[in-house]
Amino acid sequence: GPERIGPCAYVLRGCALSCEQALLSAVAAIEARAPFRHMVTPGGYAMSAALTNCGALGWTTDRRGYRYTAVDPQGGQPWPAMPAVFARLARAAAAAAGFADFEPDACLMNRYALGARMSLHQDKNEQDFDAPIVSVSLGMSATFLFGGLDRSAKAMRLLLHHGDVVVWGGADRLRYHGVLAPEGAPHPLLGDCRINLTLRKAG
Ligand code: MD5
Ligand code: FE
Repeated sequence: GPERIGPCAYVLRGCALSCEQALLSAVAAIEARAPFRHMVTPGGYAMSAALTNCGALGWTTDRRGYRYTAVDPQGGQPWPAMPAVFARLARAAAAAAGFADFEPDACLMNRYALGARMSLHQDKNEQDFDAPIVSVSLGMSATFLFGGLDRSAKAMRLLLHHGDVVVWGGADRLRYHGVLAPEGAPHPLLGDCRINLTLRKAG
């Protein structure tokens, strides 16, 4: 069952394994239409993780700032639709963590090649901080850093593996967090990378 890692945060080990094939085919279909790309932060640095999105809204960044858009800035088409398997998994995981009726409208997909990481930050571009965030880890393992409400608080470390799902809500929704580069063996299905699906209610 869910393992509690914070006042309102839970890890569901292996929760995505029963639908891994469906998840991976959906990822392949999405990236065929909206390729993973390295976006630039307002500070002018290319992110080391490559990203794409599906769902009604997608998270993007450029020199002007972070925001959610209905259209992929690279190509001008709407983001690919949210696959039913993503929404179903997110809803079930949220419910298992005590968040009923989660309806994500955005799925940010981050791909971490060897050496790619995400430094400590808060997720605060969403309209509604009451909705939880569900994250699905696929491919290689990585250490997740789970900090406090201010940047200086000491971060807890959690090794996440293929198929693990994490749910954050309530008091944990605005905690600083980050992820270290992929570690361990290449994954039999995904090779030398980790892909994270982050499902949110953004609008
Ligand atoms: C990842 N992505 O592994 C993570 C998973 C991002 C991002 O952080 O912003 O794309 S989502 C982790 C997360 C989300 C919301 C709250 C907290 C963690 N938290 O309070 O620790 O690519
Ligand atoms: Fe984040």
